[in-house]
Order: sequence, then C-alpha cells, then structure tokens
Amino acid sequence: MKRERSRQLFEKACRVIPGGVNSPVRAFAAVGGDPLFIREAHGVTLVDVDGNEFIDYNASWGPLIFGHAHPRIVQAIQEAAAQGTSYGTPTEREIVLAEMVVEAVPSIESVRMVNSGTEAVMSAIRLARGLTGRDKIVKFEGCYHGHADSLLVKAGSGVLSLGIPGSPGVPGDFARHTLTLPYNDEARVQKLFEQEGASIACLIVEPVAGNMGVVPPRPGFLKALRQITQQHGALLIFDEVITGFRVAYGGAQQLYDVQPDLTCLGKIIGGGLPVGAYGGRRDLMEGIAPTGSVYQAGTLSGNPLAMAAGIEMLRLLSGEGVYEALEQKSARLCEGLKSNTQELGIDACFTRVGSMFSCFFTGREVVDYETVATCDTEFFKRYFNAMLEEGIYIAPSQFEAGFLSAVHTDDHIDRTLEAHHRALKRALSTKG
Ligand code: KE4
Repeated sequence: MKRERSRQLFEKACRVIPGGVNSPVRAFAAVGGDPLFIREAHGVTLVDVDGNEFIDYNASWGPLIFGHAHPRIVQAIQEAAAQGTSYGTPTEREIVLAEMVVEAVPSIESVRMVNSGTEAVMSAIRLARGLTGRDKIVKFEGCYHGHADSLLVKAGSGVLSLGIPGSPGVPGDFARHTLTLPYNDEARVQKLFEQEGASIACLIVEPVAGNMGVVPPRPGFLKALRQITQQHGALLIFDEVITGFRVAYGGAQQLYDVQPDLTCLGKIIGGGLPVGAYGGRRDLMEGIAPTGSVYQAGTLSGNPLAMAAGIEMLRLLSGEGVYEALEQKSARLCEGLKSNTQELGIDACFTRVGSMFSCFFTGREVVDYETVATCDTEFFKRYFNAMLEEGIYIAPSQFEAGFLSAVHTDDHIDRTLEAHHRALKRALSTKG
C-alpha cells in the first residue's frame, strides 16, 4: 500500500507538533509505522492523502455514530456558520441541545456544556469535591477519564497503550487523593469505602469500560456502586463520554437502569465537533457558578456550530429503529469476527455492548485491567497492519474500542469479514 504522502506529512508534522500529532494515540506508537493522514471521509469510508480507502471502525474514537460528513450534520454546521461562529453570549441552540440531553438521559435535570470530555470530567469532580467538602476520589484501573491531573493515575487508553502508569507532571499531592481499584470488583469497593468512605467525594466509573478495550460491567456491579456511594455520602459519577448515546439513547444508565448523581458526556453529542458536557440533578448542578460557588467557565462552551452539529446528531439518533439496527448489525459483525478467529485457532476474547466492541487476543476471559494485560500486543500489531493492508481501519491500539455506525451496511460487514479472515491469516503467517 502506497503511504508515501502520509510519510512525508508525518515528517513535516514532527517538526512543528509534538510527535507529529495532536493526541498521542494517533501516532501509531502501539502498532508501528507512520500514521495515516486522512484527506476526507464520507459515510463509513476514510480516504488518506495517498488515495487509499478504508472502511472505518474507529469513528474518530466514537463520535461519528452516523458516519462521516453526514449531509444533515454538514448542512446544520454550514447554516450555523453563516450566522457567525461564536458570540460569547447565550444562544437558543444551547437550550435546544440541553433540553434534548435532559429529555434523553434519565439522571440529568440540568446540564453544562464544555469543550471536551476531559473538561466535563474535571468539572464534575470539582463539583463533587465542592459539594461534599471531601478531597478523595475513586477510579478504576484501566478506565480513562481524560487527562486532568488527578485522573492520570493508572489510566487506560493512550496512557495504557504507551505503558505509562500515571504521568510525569502530576503532583504527588494530586495523585494521593485518587484511589484506584480493579474494575468489576465490588468487594474491593465495599472494603475501601468502609475504610475511607467519610473522606471520599466521588467515585467515577466508565459504566462500560471502553479505554482498555470494551469491558462490560459484571451483572450487579453498577448497582453495587450506586448503593455503596449512597451509603457513604459520596457522589457517583458515570463517565459516559463513550457510552452516552452510544449504547442507548439514554446511555448506559438507561441500559443498566442505574442512576448516577452526575454524568459526563462528550464525543457523540458534538456530532464530530468539540463538545463535552456534565449534568445531573438540578440541586447538584446549581452548585456551579454562577448559581453556586464551584467555579467553571469556557470561552467557546456552547459554541453555536458545535451545538448545531450536536442537535442534528441527536435528531438522527432519536429516529425510529436506530438502536435496534445498530444492535443487529453489530451482533452480526462480531459473530463473524469471532467465527473467523475460531476457525483459524486464534485465542481471542470478544466483548460487545451495543455498537461498541473489542477483540482481545488472549485466551483469558477479559474482565478487568489485569486480564486485559494478558493480551498478545505483538500479534495485535501484525493484525492491525494486515487489516490496514486489507482496507479496514480500526483503532491503532489493542486497548481501544471498535465502533459500528448506523451507516455501515450489510455489504460493508460482509467485505469486512472477508478482509478480516485474510488479515488474520497474514498476521499468523508473519508470526515473529
Ligand atoms: P476528550 O478530552 O478526549 O474529549 O475526552 C476524554 C475522555 C473522557 N472519558 C472517556 C470515557 C473517554 O474515552 C475519553 C477520551 N477517549 C479517548 C479514546 N478512548 C480519546 C482519544 C484520544 O485520546 O485521542
């Protein structure tokens, strides 16, 4: 596959951008080679600067659940842009999107728009600390909640892929307030809260972990978190930046029928533009400035173009049968992927919740960070590059989720399964 233009651009990028990328995991460090520079994308198809085409299962790390350059979203952005790009004032579109979020997400009565998932999580944690007067927070190994200092403590996603447990630059004082537990282990949560409960402001969890690859919650795990946090006066925060509007229109909290105190959103609600949000019960959210004393602000928060894109995305998602079709197509894809690995005798553990899924190259059942760490990342590296050669674009890391969109057709799935079979055989044949 010709990748000369990507190589040239990567060389140029590295002179003026750290690592040539604006987010580490895009650099292909976990899979080798130069990252592809994408020229354009339409529907499920990515086109790189060398003219290579790919069926995309990364969806820009989740946001593009209706594919790339969806005509209705593009039109909404164009119309908004023609009226101006930012005013720094309240606008009607912010109310429209906020009302759609409140209507959709069971636990949200009031919501604040910000510009990224990181900002949403950072703000929700500050609010939890401000409301409870407590400093400690609890998170889970392998979960990633953005790059705010107190959350880069054994985080997953890019940090996990790059093998850096935590990060330099995070003051010890921040890290010591962050307690980290194994995912899916409610006994450990119970024990920690019995010891430290009075000083814990909140527990934050990805209700379906997506940043160590997709690791679903064990039955009863989320309900246990709800009960334990309630018992100790700590707030339960669902980080639904990935799962929000992905696994159900009301997110994982609707799917599993567990209501957190605060919810963080991002990705899909921006329709591909920079948007994050955090929300919850009105009495909690009133704690945020200007109604409350917990400060949070943002020049471009509620940006009109981003709101227009988000509104159109949620209108598309609220259409009849959208999630049923996503479920049916995702099940067919993953069944096919699974049967390919079985036919070729490859150890693999498949996980899926709705249209987010993972294939872990391990013989173990994947339930947490420890079992995820048994994956054969060398095999994944060969597999990733073989899939690229076959015209299939997946996340360049074993520890990320795959995403199916509403615009993947049965033909795309058939072609993917054929390409996947060839890619697995190639990865096997080049085994080091
Ligand atoms: P952003 O600041 O990247 O918008 O959101 C941070 C974040 C928060 N919470 C969850 C559950 C997330 O998955 C993320 C970001 N996800 C990663 C990929 N899994 C973004 C990709 C990247 O870092 O380039």
